[in-house]
Amino acid sequence: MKIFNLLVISFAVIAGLHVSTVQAQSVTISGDNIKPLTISRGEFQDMKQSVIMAKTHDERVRRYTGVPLADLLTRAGVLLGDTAKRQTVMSYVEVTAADNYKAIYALAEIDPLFANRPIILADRVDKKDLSAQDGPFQIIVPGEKKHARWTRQVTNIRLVVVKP
Ligand SMILES: Nc1nc2c(c(=O)[nH]1)N[C@H]1C(S)=C(S)[C@@H](COP(=O)(O)O)O[C@H]1N2
Ligand SMILES: [Mo]
Repeated sequence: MKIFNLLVISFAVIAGLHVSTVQAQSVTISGDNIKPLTISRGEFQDMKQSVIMAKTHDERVRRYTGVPLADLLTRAGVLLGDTAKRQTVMSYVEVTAADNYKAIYALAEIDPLFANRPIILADRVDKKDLSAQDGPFQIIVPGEKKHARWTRQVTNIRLVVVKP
């Protein structure tokens, strides 16, 4: 009996370790005035795909494919564009990664009414899935001098509207 219990525990530990190394193939969008929404990898790939060329941390130009953050937020019910601009300028998104790394992006950097470059959530680089270290989802912010906001292994996107 004791050996049996030990075996069960061992299997559970091994299974747990295995699961923890495989990142969830989905991303959750939540926050102020949003009904939380989880988008699976399949649903993500069914959305309109954007392709951008961007220079990586090691100065190589790569082709990233994914969905603009603007489109993901719109899908979660966030209003963007001219009618929403007063609220947009006092909003930001907090992106969280599997390692609990966090980065924030002003909503005006995301909304095409304001932004002159697209910030995308990518799942592919040079037509291949992102590496396990970067993916399944990574934020790509083209043109930044530092790559600290190229958040890897994104799990959550949370909208915050600053109180007036
Ligand atoms: N999830 C996660 N993303 C992250 C980081 C991190 O620690 N965790 N570091 C950031 C920083 S500071 C940099 S410079 C780049 C490093 O990217 P690289 O490892 O591809 O060079 O990733 C960014 N994205
Ligand atoms: Mo960095």
